Amino acid sequence: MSDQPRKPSLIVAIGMAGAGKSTFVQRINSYLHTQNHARPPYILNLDPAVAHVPFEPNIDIRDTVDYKQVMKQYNLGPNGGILTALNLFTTKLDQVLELMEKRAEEVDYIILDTPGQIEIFTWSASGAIITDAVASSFPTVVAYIIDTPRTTAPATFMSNMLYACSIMYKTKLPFILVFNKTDVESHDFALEWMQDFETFQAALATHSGSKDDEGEPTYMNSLMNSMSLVLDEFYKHLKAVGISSLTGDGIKEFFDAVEESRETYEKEYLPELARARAAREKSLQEAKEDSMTRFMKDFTLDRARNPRAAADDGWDSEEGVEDDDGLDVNIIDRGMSPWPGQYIDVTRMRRDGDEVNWPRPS
Ligand SMILES: Nc1nc2c(ncn2[C@@H]2O[C@H](COP(=O)(O)OP(=O)(O)OP(=O)(O)O)[C@@H](O)[C@H]2O)c(=O)[nH]1
Ligand SMILES: [Mg+2]
Repeated sequence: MSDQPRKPSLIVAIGMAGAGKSTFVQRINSYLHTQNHARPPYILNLDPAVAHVPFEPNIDIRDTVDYKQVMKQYNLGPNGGILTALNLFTTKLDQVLELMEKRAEEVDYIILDTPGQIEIFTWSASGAIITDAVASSFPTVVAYIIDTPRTTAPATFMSNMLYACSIMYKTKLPFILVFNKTDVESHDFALEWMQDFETFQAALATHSGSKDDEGEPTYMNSLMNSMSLVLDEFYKHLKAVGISSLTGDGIKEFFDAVEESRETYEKEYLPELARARAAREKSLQEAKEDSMTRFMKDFTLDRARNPRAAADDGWDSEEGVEDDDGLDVNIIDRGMSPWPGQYIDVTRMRRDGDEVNWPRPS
């Protein structure tokens, strides 16, 4: 395994609208350029609706689909248009993967920028297909970008974390919480809340709206208190870094986290993927065997009920198995058939000594 060239790490940037995904991609792009000019990252823009991206993508969804045309042709609104554009792009995913595989030896990082509307990527079939496909080819990590100044309210913080949690459990991929825009607001409060739920609960208690008119904690407050205990488990499974896509602060720490995530990918995700594949193979095999057993049962029953037809079917049960030598009825090369789509009725096949007389196709 060590003889093989190291595969590039793949980073998927996901986050709420305006969290700074594209600026983040641009920042890590320029960072990687300065680190090693000869091996710049390979970048994919998967946002069909973006007017301007601050980087030069190697693959751009906008080259494949014009989302405004998609809206017109399919009579869709903006979100339907973006989703359909992503679906259309996904039909070409094999070509995209091929291109990435071709470049894999020349790059250390592949970066995916996703559409602004987070749910379009995280809750759509095509988003899942894209993520699963790239993750089965490259060590992948999800960078969940958070707009730090906009999550200082405990309720907003919690809903953002719940969203992150749902994506992590859905993709099962290594996950990094990227607290962006730390030039505006430090992410220290978030780290504190994540490390010690009591500090979160204290912040919640002092936040306006946490008590009703009679001074009792509101339902929302109690709910969030309980959820902070649940999320405690989730926080243990992830890494969190604070960065500023504007100034470049914290980018190195982000790449350290990516490196660590590679190990998680190899130790946890890959074996899980292999297990899932084996389970799928097994259930497919079982379904095949079940279908074969049922067929054989029906077939035997039919022969018992209808011995005349069985006698006519040309198979002499007295004949030894070795007489089957030279018969090759399993593989049908339809391309060679003079009447494609018309099948030979093998029950009308006659054996004459060593010769086989095939019936004419009906
Ligand atoms: N101060 C500050 N502003 C930032 C930072 N990162 C992004 N921004 C600003 O946040 C706004 C949104 O940034 P984008 O990179 O377009 O965010 P996005 O998540 O790609 O947005 P959509 O794709 O439209 O959802 C822009 O005005 C950026 O200049 C940062 O680290 N600090
Ligand atoms: Mg963007």
